[in-house]
Amino acid sequence: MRSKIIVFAPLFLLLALFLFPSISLAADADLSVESVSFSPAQPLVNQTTKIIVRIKYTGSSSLTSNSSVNSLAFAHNDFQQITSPETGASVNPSSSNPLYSGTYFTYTVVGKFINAGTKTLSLKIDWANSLDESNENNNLIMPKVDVLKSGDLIKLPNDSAIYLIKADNQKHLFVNGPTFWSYHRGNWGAIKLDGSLVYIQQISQTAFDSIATGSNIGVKSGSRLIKFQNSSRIYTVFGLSKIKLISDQTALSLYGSKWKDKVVTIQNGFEADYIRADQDFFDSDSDGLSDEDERNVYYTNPYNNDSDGDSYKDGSEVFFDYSPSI
Ligand SMILES: [Ca+2]
Ligand SMILES: [Ca+2]
Ligand SMILES: [Ca+2]
Ligand SMILES: [Ca+2]
Repeated sequence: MRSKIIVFAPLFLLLALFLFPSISLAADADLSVESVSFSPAQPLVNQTTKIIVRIKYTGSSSLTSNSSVNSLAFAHNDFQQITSPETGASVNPSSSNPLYSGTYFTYTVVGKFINAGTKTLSLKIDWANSLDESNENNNLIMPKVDVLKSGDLIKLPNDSAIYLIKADNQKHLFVNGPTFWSYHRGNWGAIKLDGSLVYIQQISQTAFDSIATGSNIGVKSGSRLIKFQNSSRIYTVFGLSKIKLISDQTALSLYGSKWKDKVVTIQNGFEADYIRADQDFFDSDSDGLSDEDERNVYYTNPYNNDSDGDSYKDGSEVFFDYSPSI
């Protein structure tokens, strides 16, 4: 007897559904948040960013009003919403344009992050509760996003190349290790920039691809001599990747016998990153640092070859990673 009841129970249920469909299907409408994405995939500080929430509607009757689909609660202190025509639901249901069961739509929030770091957002559809739903607990999503800023270092998980995010919101490649270390101090386990520890953030391929690529980073001006792989000529670097030919004798007189230890070799493919500009190089006090770098990069005196008076010349201090000003 017992086994018969089990077998027939689903039949009774089907019969009940057939006879009283309005009872069993009442209040079955549901909006559910399925996922959230960012455009660009890797948000940067002060960059216009879209937060796109993907939502599904299910229910035995279609939605004929936009009051619930266009009611999304969003708040985060570090995200400033921008008034934009794109803000809102991608559908606008009405009696003549109903939203059918099983339909996906998106709700877009446009704005910008005003601070970097890890942010946890909170997004809730139908926050005003204008739709009576079968499940009120699947309306909220709380995505986590790492917002990057100018000055951040990034890399891909399976690639050693390191990029710097600059104020132009683009990623710029350090073409090799010695170029990277012309700006930084310490070692790979503890990288320092201007005395502070810096970290290289590993980001996903999708995030990486969403950041535009800018020009490659040249060796820090005044801090090294460079040569190209295909030639033995030696150059001094000044300004923004400008170079000037320098003789071995001049290198020896500026930096002493150890000058060869500080020559960075640039691979052939990156030769075009540098601009030959001998005529632009002015070094009024003959300390090896160009006037423009003394003014704009090192804040030393372009008319005094030993700005901090410690008996070491400005150019030599920069070349051997000491401070020319303290
Ligand atoms: Ca729901
Ligand atoms: Ca100088
Ligand atoms: Ca000087
Ligand atoms: Ca000095």
